[in-house]
Amino acid sequence: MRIARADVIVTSPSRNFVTLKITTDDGVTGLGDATLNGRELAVAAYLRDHVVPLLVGRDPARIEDTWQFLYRSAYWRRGPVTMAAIAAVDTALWDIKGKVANLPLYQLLGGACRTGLRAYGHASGTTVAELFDSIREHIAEGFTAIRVQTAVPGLGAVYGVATSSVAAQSAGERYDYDPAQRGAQPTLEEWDTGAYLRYVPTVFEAVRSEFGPELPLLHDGHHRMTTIQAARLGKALEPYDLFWLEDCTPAENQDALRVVRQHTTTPLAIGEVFNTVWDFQTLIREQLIDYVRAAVTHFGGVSALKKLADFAAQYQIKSGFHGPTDISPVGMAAQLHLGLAIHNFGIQEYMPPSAATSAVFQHAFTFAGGSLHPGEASGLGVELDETAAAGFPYQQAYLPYARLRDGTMHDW
Ligand code: EZ4
Ligand code: CO
Repeated sequence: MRIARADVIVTSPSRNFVTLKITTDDGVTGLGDATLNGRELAVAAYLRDHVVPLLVGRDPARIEDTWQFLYRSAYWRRGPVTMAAIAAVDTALWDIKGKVANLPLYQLLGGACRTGLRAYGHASGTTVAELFDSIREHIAEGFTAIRVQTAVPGLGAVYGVATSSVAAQSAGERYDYDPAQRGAQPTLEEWDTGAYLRYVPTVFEAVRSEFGPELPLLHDGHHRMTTIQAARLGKALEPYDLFWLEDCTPAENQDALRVVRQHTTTPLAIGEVFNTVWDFQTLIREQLIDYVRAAVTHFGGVSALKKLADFAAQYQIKSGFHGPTDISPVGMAAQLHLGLAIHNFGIQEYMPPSAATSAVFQHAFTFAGGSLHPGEASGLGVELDETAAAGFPYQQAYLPYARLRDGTMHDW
């Protein structure tokens, strides 16, 4: 069997997605997710111009060798564009291997270690009352673990807090939080870390007294603190027993987490912007974190993420794979198969795809009772409706950015 063709499909049902579809000369197809939020077309061009011509004629069964070939022959290693492109190829080849074997991908990865994957949902509010409503809605949807994000008094829109109108929500278009906004320019938010640090512990105190001690609570710092600020927040949140504090410091500075670790026992998670195992080398070896946040989509695919999980397992560090709406149902399906098969699964972030997204990407994976399952279809269990996809052309959309109150650019 040989790879006959590979096509890059860009579609925007509710947001932009980049998908690679590999077709063999036997007519078997495989899908891979190459979505890079706000830089989608760079990955599409990397694939179309530089990767697809290398794939045609190759043996689709040689997944690891193809990964190593794409990684090493480019000379320029790592980086989000390169690794999202390699991820799409790797995932599509695993999909093909599963379909050829007539087995769901998790069976090829060693079989199930559990009956389902505990998911956490994103609750947020501009007031504490709104936040409580959002937490209650998530509990009603079945979630048994909740990420808590809050606006900060005196600041306008805050990254991570839902802003969609009630009308948009009732039209079925509400993600509790989808930060990319359509338009040619990224929107500007105002930020004040001091105000954030003073306010957040009071919100967790309120949430704990309303919802009790047992509900697992998570919080995402979105890389917005200096080292000592993160240490202070971790310490201040200890009484509220967080499941994790995510991205407390800028991910580039690995030494920061050594200092944070010396000051707090709040569990730490990081890595949604990491691309390779090398980004985790120090953090895992020195046990500076508790959860790895990488995603199949940005980390070089199933093969690379499995190696990361196995490395982390030696230190009892668990998975917490990134699962926002910019991971397409293809990327999500791939990491659900992996999460089911690894011993050190921790938790899976999950934002249910919109109705339009689910119509374009028809997926076998399910969410029920707070738990995700990849399903029993062969391969990934996702089919792309290309006619539906063509009805949603690419639209520019960008993540917002922030400046400090005095207009200067922040240093995180
Ligand atoms: O900022 O998906 O934990 N989840 C997050 C996400 C990311 C966006 C980036 O594209 O932090 O909201
Ligand atoms: Co995050």
